[in-house]
Amino acid sequence: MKSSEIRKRYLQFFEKHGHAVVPSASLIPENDPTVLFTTAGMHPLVPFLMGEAHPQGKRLVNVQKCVRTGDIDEVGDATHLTFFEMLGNWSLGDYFREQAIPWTFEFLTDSLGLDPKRIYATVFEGDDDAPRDEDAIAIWRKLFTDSGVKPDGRIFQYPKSENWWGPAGQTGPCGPDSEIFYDVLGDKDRTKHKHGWSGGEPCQPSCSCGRYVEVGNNVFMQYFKHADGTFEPLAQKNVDFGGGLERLTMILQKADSVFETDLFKPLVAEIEKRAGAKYGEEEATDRVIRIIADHVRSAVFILGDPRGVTPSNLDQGYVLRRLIRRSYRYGRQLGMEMPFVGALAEVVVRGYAEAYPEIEANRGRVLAEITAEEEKFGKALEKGLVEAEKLGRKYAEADVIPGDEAFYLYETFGFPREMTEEVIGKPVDVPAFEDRFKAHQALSRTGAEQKFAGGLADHSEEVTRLHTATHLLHRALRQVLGVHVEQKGSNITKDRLRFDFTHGEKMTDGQKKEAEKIVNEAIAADYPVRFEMMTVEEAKAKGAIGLFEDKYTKLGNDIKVYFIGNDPDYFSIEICGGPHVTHTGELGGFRLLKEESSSAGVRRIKAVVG
Ligand code: ALA
Repeated sequence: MKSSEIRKRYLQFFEKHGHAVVPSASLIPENDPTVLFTTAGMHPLVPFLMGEAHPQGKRLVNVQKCVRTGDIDEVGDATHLTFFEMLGNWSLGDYFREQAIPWTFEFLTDSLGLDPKRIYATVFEGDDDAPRDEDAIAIWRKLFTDSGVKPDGRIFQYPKSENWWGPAGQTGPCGPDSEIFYDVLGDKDRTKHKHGWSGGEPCQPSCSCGRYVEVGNNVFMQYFKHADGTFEPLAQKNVDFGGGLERLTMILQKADSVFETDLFKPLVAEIEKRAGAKYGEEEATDRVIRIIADHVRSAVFILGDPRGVTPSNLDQGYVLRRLIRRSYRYGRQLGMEMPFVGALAEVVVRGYAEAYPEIEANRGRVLAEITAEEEKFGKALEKGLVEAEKLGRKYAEADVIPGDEAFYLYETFGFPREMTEEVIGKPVDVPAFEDRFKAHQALSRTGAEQKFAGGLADHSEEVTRLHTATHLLHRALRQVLGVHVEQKGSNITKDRLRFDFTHGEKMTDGQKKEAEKIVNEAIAADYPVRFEMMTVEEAKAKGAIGLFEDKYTKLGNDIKVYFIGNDPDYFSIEICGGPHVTHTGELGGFRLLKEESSSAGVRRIKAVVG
């Protein structure tokens, strides 16, 4: 069964059960400073899990592009990936466990034909915050029994560490979950496996040996986790299901890893060709091929996203840079002739053109950026290599390479620490290296990962206030500079807002003062803030500003429009996903910190509230 067929069957199955198909959201979350990438299909749905009505109803389904860099060190094995496609279905206060688990089971065994005898389930064992999931246990027992499989020894109970999902940030919706595992060894030669086919150590789904692969997870989102660590029942009980397309494809195509499925085959073949290596002969080579394949694919999706970012030393750009550089580095290890990352990326673009038209539409930019980064890195690397060898001679007698020396190579030649270690054959003093790194980088690698792992926005008050301030500023700039001012970008951290807009010249001091004054007057007026769902035509008729073409503020046919001020003379009407304060007075005050050039014809403002 082709991967495209699995996507299709999944959407069809849940459509048949009353779910509306929603598009995959962008990989780059909007105005969400606590997360770099969309890591699960539920991210854009948080307001609806919290009770806001979704215009497409209470049952949704989609296939979501996800990036999880937290797994980057595990990439290279059979199943871990930084980019993956998540099959997702949701009940927003509609059906619950008794419906969700049987549907998942039916989809897997009936629509996809998985063998019920190889399915295992896990449930939450209970603790002080929430009880044991007896309902899920009973449902699973019945499902197994009805399909002729003895339920004993198939349902495992684990604590929160295994069977609780969310919140993706520090606070937010979460709940106990029930994961579905597949015994991927089945009838295959289990002697290859460290637990053996018979008589081996008993092994459970929680074991990382590779025998059980998690293929899906039903989260029963019925709690809200507060900042103080307490859990409060949510007003509505939701289901958030996520299933891994690549892993299901691997199982259905009887492949030993996700890299041997139709999703990766052409790319792996291209790597083999360019490296003059053969996949499947030597574990160490396979690992390198898998890393290259994974990273190139992720880089293509990050660059090809409608909110695509470019390689940089910050945030998503930094992750992207790392993915491209690692691909390059591992490719060189296999002896590939540069430039090759771009050529590999082209294979990915071709393979995904149909399922993700945005990748094809952005083909030119994707390939140009990857090649530019590859060439830049390649040149620096050659120089760095010479320096690293010198360093090796200098520290010939030492056990470790000093952190600041390794950092110098990193800073000057972009030479990664791991590479210094590889070239010299000695470890670097990592804590010292990291200290230097953190002091010099706006965002350290560790920082990027923590931020990433931090997950979903907790929509903290500061962020919400800055979000509303952005609307006020946008409107003020149009008043001061003219209606040619349009939003080009917005980025909010908990400390400041950053707003990019079209305008040809540097703002004068007078203009800056004026814009600041207008925003402060709007704050002093304590205008009410509210939103309405409407069609694009209605929004245009009302004079709304904002990104009409941005399909991610769209929910079905409707878009969300925020009104600030009093009917009918609103101060601002703007298309936006939210969240916002309820009254502008909550902002306290507004101060413009900086106005500078962002790119040709685009200016950038940084400002704070309070
Ligand atoms: N959000 C859940 C997960 O990612 C479904 O596992």
